[in-house]
Amino acid sequence: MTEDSDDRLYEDENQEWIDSIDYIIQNEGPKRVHEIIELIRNRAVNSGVPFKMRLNTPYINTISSENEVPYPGNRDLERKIKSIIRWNAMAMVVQANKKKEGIGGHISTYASAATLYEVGFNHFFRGWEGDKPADIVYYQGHAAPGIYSRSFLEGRLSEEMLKNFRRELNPKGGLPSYPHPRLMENYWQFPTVSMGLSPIMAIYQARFNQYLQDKGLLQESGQKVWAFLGDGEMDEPESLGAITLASREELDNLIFVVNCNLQRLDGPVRGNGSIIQELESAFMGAGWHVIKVVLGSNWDPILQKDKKGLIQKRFGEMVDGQLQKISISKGDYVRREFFGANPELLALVEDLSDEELAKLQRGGHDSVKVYNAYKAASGHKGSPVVILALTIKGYGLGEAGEGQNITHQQKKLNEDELHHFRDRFNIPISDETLAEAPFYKPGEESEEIKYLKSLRKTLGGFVPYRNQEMPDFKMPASEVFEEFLHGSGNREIATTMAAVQLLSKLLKDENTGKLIVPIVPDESRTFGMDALFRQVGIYSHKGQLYEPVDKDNLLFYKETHNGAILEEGITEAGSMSSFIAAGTSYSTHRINCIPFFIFYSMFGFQRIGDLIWAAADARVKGFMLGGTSGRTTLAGEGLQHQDGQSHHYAMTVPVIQAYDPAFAYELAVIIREGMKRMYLEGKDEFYYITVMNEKYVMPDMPMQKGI
Ligand SMILES: Cc1ncc(C[n+]2csc(CCOP(=O)(O)OP(=O)(O)O)c2C)c(N)n1
Ligand SMILES: [Mg+2]
Repeated sequence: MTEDSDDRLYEDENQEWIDSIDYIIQNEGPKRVHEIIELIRNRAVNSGVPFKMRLNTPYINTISSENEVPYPGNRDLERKIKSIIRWNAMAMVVQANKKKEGIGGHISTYASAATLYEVGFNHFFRGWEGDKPADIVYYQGHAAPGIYSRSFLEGRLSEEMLKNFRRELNPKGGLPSYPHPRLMENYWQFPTVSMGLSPIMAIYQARFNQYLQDKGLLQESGQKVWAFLGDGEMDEPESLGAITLASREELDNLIFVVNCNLQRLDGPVRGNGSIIQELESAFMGAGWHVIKVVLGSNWDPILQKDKKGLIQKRFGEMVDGQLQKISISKGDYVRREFFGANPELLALVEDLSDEELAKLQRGGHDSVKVYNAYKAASGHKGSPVVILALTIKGYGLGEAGEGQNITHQQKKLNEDELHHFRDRFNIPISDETLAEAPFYKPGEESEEIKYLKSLRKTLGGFVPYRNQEMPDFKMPASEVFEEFLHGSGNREIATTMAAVQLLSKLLKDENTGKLIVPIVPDESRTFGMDALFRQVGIYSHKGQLYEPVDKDNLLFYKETHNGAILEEGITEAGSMSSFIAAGTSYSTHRINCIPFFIFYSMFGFQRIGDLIWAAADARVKGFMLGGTSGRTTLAGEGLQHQDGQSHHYAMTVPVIQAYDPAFAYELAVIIREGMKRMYLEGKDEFYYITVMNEKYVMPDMPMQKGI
């Protein structure tokens, strides 16, 4: 047979397979489709065909236009509002750099993400409603100007503050570069600009929300955790390092939105590959539900004509570097380089002009597509969801940087460029004042402002919003601490043992018992905490689906639905993220959780220092206990016991109160005082206490009069 007839034979054979699967899709539904595909794959594997799984779907939208729901808002008004927000966000950075050369700030990140945020603000992000806690949103740090710009229209931030972007110490008010809960204490909840911390914090936050519900401390209210992330950011190990936890724990309260503008700071994220396809396989492999939003609505009619799937095939051949080039090219280039690859593909767009081809939109800039993705994600059950949205970095900047490799660093626009921006987004600013890039805000009675405020009202209030109200707190009964004030007599005990005994008592205390959150990265036995397994249980949303091997032991490995211990496994970064979620729950949930994170001191500050710094910025409360600390403890066992430096690191975090107690009574005094200061008096600090394994006789507290 010739190659030609071979091809024809395959074409017929392919068609038969497609017809069969079409029949199943139409008559038996998706579940059956999965079963059949699995059956066929297993057959191939069992027959010795080496199978390389490609966990990818075609490069088109996961939600097809037939499955879309109509947009619930007024698109015209929303477009106007978004354009004004885009303008002011840009103007904030341009003005700041006019005043002071090199003051920095970012224009292009928000420019690419504006639709992703605006659909969220208008239709999804919930504020506090009575007792129902607000959604928790992690914003891309560099998109801050866009978030400020929206709050300006909402009347939450003054023009003076915008004028003083990056000059937050100005007496008339100003705005910090990035999300910072200490610099804007009733606004930002989490510091997110250190890349990679948002994704891991968001995962453990979502899990912590579920933990609070399972423990009976929080009502299920549909509260979501949203994390807005950069595609370049996904290269940080923390970004992908915990994604299997999210699916294992079936966190359907968690939504990642990855802004895939295909660029990071220096250039393309994957010039020679495809970041969207790469992330899709990683997340799908980890068990997440993936929603791709790659094509805008003006692709729909072309897709409908494309019976052979030529468009998805062509996208499959394109590397990101080329897609980036196409994003800024004129229509004739798009026709030649994209559609020209195949005469049939070219024919699909023969009735479109070059202008229309140049305007073919990316999904992440299309509110209808983004809305549908968010809607599907919010209703999805059984697993976390990641939305991969294709956008253009610096969207709308035109010659000033749209899709250019320099765009991330673009901080200034000349008059021509401002002209272009103003015209493209229809901002009513006159030619005379344009050069100053003035801010623009429609009047309070304008349709735009009324509309935007009414939508936020429906959703429960403004976000970002950080709740500063401290819930009431009752100290543990004094007996809890009493025993430690007396010496241990002849008994030799280590401070670690004293800490665990104290923890055990706190867990039984009427006032604090339910609020204590022990967190441990697989070292409970090392620290003699295994007695707590039985006492309070290891938290597992699924309970215990097996009979533990040590069931007959008194201290068996008890996993339970309402367990108190967060046994994180070997991940200090994950444990610290849990610590942050628990230690900020006084604000995010109005519940005074008191986390105790117990770890090998060697693997604390020097390993996860950035997360500890983030905890400090997030105004966390709680106790970090560095175990087996000190150069004398178990020194023979090697380097993991040779910490003499963690207190040096601790000193660099101004809000950490660090102690290295030698005696049990000191420990009790520090913990009692810490609780009082943090939870009763509302002090913004947290504690680092080193504990040791050396056993010796604990003395009485000197001049003991009770505490
Ligand atoms: C841990 C860390 N390393 C480096 C940076 C500096 N930095 C800021 S933005 C940026 C590029 C961001 O690219 P991407 O995540 O794709 O976001 P985009 O702006 O494209 O949306 C870099 C490297 C940082 N903020 N955090
Ligand atoms: Mg990017």
